[in-house]
Amino acid sequence: MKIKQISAPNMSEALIRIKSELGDDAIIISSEKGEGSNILVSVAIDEDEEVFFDEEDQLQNIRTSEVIENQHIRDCLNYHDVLEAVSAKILATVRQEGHHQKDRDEQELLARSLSKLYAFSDILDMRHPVKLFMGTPGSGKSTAIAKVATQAKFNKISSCIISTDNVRAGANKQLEAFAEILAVDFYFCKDKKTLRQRVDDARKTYGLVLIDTPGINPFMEQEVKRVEEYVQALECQKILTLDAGRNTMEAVEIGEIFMDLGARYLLPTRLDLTRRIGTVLSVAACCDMSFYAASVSSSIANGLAEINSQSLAKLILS
Ligand SMILES: Nc1nc2c(ncn2[C@@H]2O[C@H](COP(=O)(O)OP(=O)(O)O)[C@@H](O)[C@H]2O)c(=O)[nH]1
Ligand SMILES: [Mg+2]
Repeated sequence: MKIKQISAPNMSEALIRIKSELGDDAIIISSEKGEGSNILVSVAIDEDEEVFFDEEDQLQNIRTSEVIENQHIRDCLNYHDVLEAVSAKILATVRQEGHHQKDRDEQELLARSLSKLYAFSDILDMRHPVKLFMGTPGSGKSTAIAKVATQAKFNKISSCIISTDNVRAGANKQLEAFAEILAVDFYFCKDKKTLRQRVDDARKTYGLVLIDTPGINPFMEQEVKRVEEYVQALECQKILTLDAGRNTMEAVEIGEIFMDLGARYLLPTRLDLTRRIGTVLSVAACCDMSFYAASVSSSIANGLAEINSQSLAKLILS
């Protein structure tokens, strides 16, 4: 078995290159940060296979046993439809962690490995009082905002909700109704200038400022610009809400566009309707996003669920 390293600007392009240059049988064994903003993906190929590539390409030998260790975790990651490059990264960390510490509890080992690979954030993190939620239409932005406002209330933290969503008819009405039930102040801002002023004022009055944005089709430039305008106007924590049941590769492509818009936190939604969490694990890894929290119910009263390395390991292995 030999290894070839491919450098690409993002995971989608790396996968396209791997498929076209090395074919379907290539096994991705790791991915890491490369030069500049590129990622460097290592791919294992069968020695007998005739593959042509530049002489400058880096080749090195790898023990086959290293690729087939931890078979059960590998099978579980496959079941969850984790992107191959991400799965390889998780397995490489599991191998490393397994060498350091010889505990035989698979869930503990996986949890420890995930804690090395992923970052996790506190829902009510007050270091980021201004939280902006973005995503595709129906991805659960407004529901998530109402849930955060509810959790803030339970914790005696004052909050307000600002909507910038003037696209979908009735979108504001629904969020305004939530705000009224929760007795949380609600504002609407129609452009970036009024949004910036409103946020500056709100920061003086409220512990948390929660901003809803119009749901956009990330593949349409015009729609992306609509949210970009608000994002650029503010210093804030940018959170992507993403339906956990989406196709993995599609979700990674969507995630990459929102990453370019500044999203650094991931809030998976509809986890109650999903059995496989590969989409969530793949997007967080490929798009360098911290887990914010998870939405596991349409009911506002249920709040958001905390995501941590233990809960992820349990979900992967169960
Ligand atoms: N089952 C389930 N439904 C959800 C969840 N989050 C949101 N929803 C539902 O999905 C629909 C769209 O949510 P909404 O918050 O309006 O999405 P937005 O367009 O991004 O603001 C609504 O019917 C919500 O009740 C969730 O975690 N689980
Ligand atoms: Mg909405």
